[in-house]
Amino acid sequence: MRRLASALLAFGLLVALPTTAFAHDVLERTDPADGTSVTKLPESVVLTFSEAPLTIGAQVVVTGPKGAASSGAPTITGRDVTQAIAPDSPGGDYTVSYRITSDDGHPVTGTFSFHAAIGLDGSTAAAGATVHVKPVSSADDGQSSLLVPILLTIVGTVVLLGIGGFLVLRGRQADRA
Ligand SMILES: [Cu+2]
Repeated sequence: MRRLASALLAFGLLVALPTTAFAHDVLERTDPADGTSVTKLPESVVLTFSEAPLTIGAQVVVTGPKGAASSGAPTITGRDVTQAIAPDSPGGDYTVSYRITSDDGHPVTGTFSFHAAIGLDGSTAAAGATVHVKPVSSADDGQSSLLVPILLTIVGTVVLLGIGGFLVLRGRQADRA
């Protein structure tokens, strides 16, 4: 019985620890926000994640009316990933695709879009341009992938609590005997 308890305890620790210590870095917000219109195209876009992504392997691709509009590599400051936009970029529809390395080592990818009425080059968006609001893309990163670690953490915690209570009860019985 004691051996079974130790085995269960080890299993509980294995399941509970990694999932709580290393969670997926989820995109919390962007500037500009997905599906919004801004008057003037900003000089950079900012992606804020739930935790600080790793500095290696970050990619942010900004695409505008003239095609590629990123300027240089993205910079990571804490939870913020900032990507500069080329100064000759016109007004219009912009799409931002990102790929970062989560602090648990998993890649996190997605896309968001916004509309800028006036470009960094001073030009106004072509008539008839519309914002294409689309659901936040979920490459490997939907709610479902979050659910598994959460469930595992709950199971691990319940197992640990159960074993803790069992050991305490056994200890009391041993004291009485
Ligand atoms: Cu992950």
